[in-house]
Amino acid sequence: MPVLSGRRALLQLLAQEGVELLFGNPGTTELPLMDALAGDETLRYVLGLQEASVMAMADGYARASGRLAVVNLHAAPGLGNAMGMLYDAQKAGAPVLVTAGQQDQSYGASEPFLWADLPTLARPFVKWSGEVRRLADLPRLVRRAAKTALAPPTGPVFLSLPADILQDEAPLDLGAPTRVAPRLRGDPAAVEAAAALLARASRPVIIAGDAVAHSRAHDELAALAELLGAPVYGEPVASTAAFPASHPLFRGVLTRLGPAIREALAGYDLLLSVGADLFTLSLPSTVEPLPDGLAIVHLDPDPWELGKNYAEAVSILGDPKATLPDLAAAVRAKLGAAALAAAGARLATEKRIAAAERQALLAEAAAAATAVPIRPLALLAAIGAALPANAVLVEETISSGRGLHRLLRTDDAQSFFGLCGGGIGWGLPAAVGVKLALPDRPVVALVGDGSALYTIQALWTAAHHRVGVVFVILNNASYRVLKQRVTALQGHAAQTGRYVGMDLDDPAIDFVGLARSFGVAAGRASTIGEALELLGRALTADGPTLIDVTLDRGL
Ligand SMILES: Cc1ncc(C[n+]2csc(CCOP(=O)(O)OP(=O)(O)O)c2C)c(N)n1
Repeated sequence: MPVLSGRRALLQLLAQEGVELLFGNPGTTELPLMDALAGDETLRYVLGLQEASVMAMADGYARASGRLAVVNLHAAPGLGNAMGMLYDAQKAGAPVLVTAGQQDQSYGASEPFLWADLPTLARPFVKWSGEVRRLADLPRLVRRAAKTALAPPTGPVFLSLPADILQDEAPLDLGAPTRVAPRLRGDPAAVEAAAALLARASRPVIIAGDAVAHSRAHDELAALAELLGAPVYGEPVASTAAFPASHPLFRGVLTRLGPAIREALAGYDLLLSVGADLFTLSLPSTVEPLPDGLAIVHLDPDPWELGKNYAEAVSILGDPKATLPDLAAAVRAKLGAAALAAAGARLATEKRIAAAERQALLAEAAAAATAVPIRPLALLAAIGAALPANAVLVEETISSGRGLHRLLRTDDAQSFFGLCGGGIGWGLPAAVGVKLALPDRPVVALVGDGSALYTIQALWTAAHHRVGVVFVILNNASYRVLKQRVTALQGHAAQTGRYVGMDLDDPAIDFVGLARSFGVAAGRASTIGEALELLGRALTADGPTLIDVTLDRGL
């Protein structure tokens, strides 16, 4: 066995796990690792200037690449700064190995500077959390962490790295990576039972979730939807393009509001959830989102999601790509001539409904196309028409996103990444990570001005590492969504028009100046024409560009 230092062993282990980038922000406890990196050519260190940015960059990279992303943070305060974005990564199931430097164990008991019980701090937001207490265990724990992050359902893991472990040397057997094969094929009896219900349904509806994109099952789900003549909604709070946006059966993404979900699902007699979460809501309501009597068939790679909130007629644990063909074949075998004809008629009707909704949205956008200040819907339609087919969207539009999923083409499994955890500040840094994962595709981030300011220093990382993202700031100089929601309370704010802590305008924030100070090219747009001109230039630019779009502040 070769004698290795902990820090060299860590770098070798990560390289063997297929890791090429290390996202981090260093401090004293990480110095042994930073020193080892100075003598290493395999890992590229991507420096973020605050840990929230570092974490969201790794999240974006992990989601877009499907590979293990690795983060290195500084002790308890560094991990603390990253927690909001770790929460978002957990909600998105991003396979990220989060590491943090820990104080030397020889004096840990004395509670030194920056020390805390790091695994306990991280534990609620990760699949597994541990600390290396013996150098001999480093390979085992790194292997376990990588395997666990990537095993379905994927998600972040945490490993605390005491400085003495990184400094020490010992003969080490590094072992080898383990990968859990993800194509779990659903139980045949459950598939048959699900098919019997689907074949009998007279108005089935499908909700597609992230698992569809994760397992690259767009084609398989589209085939089943067409066979059934069933419309397809994206799950509330989309973090991926769960279904191809241009597909004629796509009806957009459900909202996080109970009454709106209930309205969308009214009239159907069977709900097929493929990896969809039922339901993440953002406001309490007395209105139950699930219409009375609507039976559920649910296919999901995560057993936790099956029957989480509602009794299900059939629950199938399985990978969508591996299981949907079995389900479609079983449905086909059960559809008699009359049911087949009914499904064909439904297909035509549902396509007409989806097309009419899309047309209405486009007409509404066209009617607002010349309005100044710019209306969000008109901006989204214009950007949708201008972007090349291979563009990738990173979305943190907050109150400006209505219609986005049908105005912008997000057709493949890597074409869209959205904030789904709700911890804002994710979009700018996530876009940097997405572009690092998909360097050959144009990456456009649509981010609210309020959200952008939580992690604005991610712009510097984009400039420093020459990551050519187009950052579009949806600038309404306010926390507009909070204004909308406090207005809905029908209290003082609604009566007086006074909004406490929700305006970002005194003084106005100069995003163009901010971007330039970080080394990012920037311009301001007050009309859709100006926005499109800046977008056109940004898409052909060498490095990152920020476009500050002045939006209508109306509620
Ligand atoms: C980390 C974090 N802090 C605060 C909030 C509460 N919050 C939700 S939306 C929002 C305002 C977002 O503003 P902006 O990005 O400008 O979008 P807009 O509402 O104007 O569309 C705030 C402060 C949050 N969700 N996450």
